Amino acid sequence: MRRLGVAEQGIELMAPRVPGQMARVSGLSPRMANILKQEALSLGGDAALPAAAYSLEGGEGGALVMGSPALLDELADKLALHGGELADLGERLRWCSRNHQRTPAGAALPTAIGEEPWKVMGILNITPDSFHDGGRHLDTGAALAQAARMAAEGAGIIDVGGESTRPGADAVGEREELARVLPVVEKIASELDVPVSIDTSKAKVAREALQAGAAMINDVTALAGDRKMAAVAADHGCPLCLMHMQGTPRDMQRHPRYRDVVGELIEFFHQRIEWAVARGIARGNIIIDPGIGFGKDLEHNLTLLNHLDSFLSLGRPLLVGVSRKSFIGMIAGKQAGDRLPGTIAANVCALERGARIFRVHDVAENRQALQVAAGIGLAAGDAAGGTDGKGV
Ligand code: 8Y4
Repeated sequence: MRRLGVAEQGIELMAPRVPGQMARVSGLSPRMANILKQEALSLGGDAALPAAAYSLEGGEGGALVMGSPALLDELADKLALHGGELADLGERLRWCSRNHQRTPAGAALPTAIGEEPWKVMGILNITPDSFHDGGRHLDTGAALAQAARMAAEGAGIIDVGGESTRPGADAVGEREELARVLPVVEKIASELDVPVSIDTSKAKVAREALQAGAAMINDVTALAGDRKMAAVAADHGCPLCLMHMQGTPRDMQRHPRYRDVVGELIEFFHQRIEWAVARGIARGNIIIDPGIGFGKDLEHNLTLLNHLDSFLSLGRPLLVGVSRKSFIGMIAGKQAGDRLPGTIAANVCALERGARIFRVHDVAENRQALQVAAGIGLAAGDAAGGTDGKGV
């Protein structure tokens, strides 16, 4: 409320009555904000408004709508009668509230022990510093052995990448990237029983990898890196991860800036999802990922992880990649190779806040931690804290 510009007296009055769930709205004219508040009050809810909204002279502002999911539903009905932008706002509130409810309540997410509503995605980087046989040739055998090990450790997906996306890294040419990843994708697809995700922002690399047996696209540019990528994803009808990044891998860590990191990323995904759907990509194939470390400073990364559940309002599964990333080093003062404990902590927090796919280097260790956390009930879908009666 303070960040929104609500008056101190208003905060004192409303704060004790804030329910478990709130919906944050932005881009409201003072007129819309006041109608929203009136209608919310008439139903027994409320909307916190910035002081400026009451003068009816300010510019656009936000609001925090407070009320149960049932109230938000009734509010949407009332706003529909106003037509126009207020009706649209009502529908969006209804949709956000339902998704936020449904995803963790998880009709489609089994929670009995043994059935996992989440997956570990094992990282397989095919770059010269990872699988090089000493000469100029990348060692496909060593990469396959690493994939086999991750599969045996319980990886539900293996993410094969041939372009380093680390901060400051140079771009890799298409031919070079294809030469790195294709033999490995082919081998895993034919010899192992685990789906392959192709980590690329190049349409041609994605297309050829899918032809070679890959089952998913992991595009860190969220379809903005190559204008042909959307068609590849649409034609293949495969799952697609849209990751958020501010800037480019080369410059993204120079000075990341956000007014409101969670709000801006939610708006980004809303736009990207609708853009992708308009280009023939099935909504049900889209996975979203806040892109930890991609144009974010320590505070941004921690805020995003802490508020991951806000992204559930988009109605899509959440993937997170925290494995050994530098934000862990900034907190714990460790080098990349010694960040497994911090990685596990971050992944368990992300599980508790609704993440469902965890991109990691250390499959066995992360999986064990997530199994135990989910067994305790930290994986939502177990809202009642009980079981489905089949298992334990
Ligand atoms: C040590 C090792 C320190 C690796 C940092 C890193 C993500 C991703 C990457 C992610 C999705 C990385 C390709 C960065 N991160 N894809 N890719 N989400 N979807 N850095 O967070 O692992 S590469």
